[in-house]
Amino acid sequence: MTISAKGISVLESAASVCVLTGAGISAESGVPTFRGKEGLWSKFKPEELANFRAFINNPDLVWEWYTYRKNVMKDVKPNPAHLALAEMERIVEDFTLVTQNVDNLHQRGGSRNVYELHGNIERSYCIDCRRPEQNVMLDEQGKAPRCKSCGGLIRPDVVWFGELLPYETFQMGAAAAARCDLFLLIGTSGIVYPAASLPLVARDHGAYVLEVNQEYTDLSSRVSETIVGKAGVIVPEMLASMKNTRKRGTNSE
Ligand code: BJW
Ligand code: ZN
Repeated sequence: MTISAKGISVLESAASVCVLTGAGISAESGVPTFRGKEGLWSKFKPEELANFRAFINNPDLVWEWYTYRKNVMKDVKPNPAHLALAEMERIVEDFTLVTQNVDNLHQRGGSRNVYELHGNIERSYCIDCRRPEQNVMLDEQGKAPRCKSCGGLIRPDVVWFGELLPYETFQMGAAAAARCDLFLLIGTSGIVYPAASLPLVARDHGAYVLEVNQEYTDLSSRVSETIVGKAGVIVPEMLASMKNTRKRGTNSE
């Protein structure tokens, strides 16, 4: 599906752009999404594993899930959608990238300023003494990692259901959504809140909300335009429209 004439004109002229990405932007890199047929770990729904109670009840199982995902992420690379967003950051005057993803692919693709709403899978910390840990996984016996300092359980530094998002990060995202002319909603099912409220904040403040997804979502009826297609194809096309009217380096430090 192609971008409408109105969409192209907003892409060409927007001075303030806010982007929210979800798992779909990393799908073409080989990172499984959470939901749907090809969703992550089809034996469990994300709601069943991504919560603190599940972790306390069965830390070994939750760590098996994260260990599997960390291993997948070791072998993947940013795709053209990540690279295009990194370039947008350099050419748009006021550009904010907010992600629900924990996979580091935006940073690896060259984005400098990434607001991570749901944490980062590379970081972990002890639930008792809060000591941070890097690169921990299940041990050889399939047991959840323990703190070297106090013996407490280590958990991934991500946001589970029922937990608060990092306050300042969310506020920065909400402020960017409220002031932008163009909001790009890329590769998210839009069912997890409060992240899914950001495009609605943008819309309520008068922004043009452009969704990119390989299918229609719960948010599609509430956005200005949905482009059905793969992020790795559509986002570079959006960048090309933006470049029509801008020079590289406008927003470089
Ligand atoms: C492509 C593609 C391609 C594929 N190109 N597209 C208001 C209303 C109702 C409920 C709530 C509410 N406010 C809060 C809640 C509760 C809850 C919630 O939202 N529940 C819903 C499920 C109903 N939210 C929370 O609990 C949040 N905390 C909170 O609100 O705190 C306040 C509070 C405190 C105490 C009590 C109550 C409230 C926290 C949410 C944390 C979410 N965490 C996870 C796990 C992170 C760690 C990890 O990675 O393991 O975040 S769950 C999982 O879902 C992950 C994702 O970031 C998130 C969103 O998923 P995403 O990215 O959209 O992926 P998918 O798989 O769903 O969709 C992929 C999309 O890509 C699809 O649409 C495809 O079509 C598309 N696609 N290939 C383009 N090539
Ligand atoms: Zn500890």
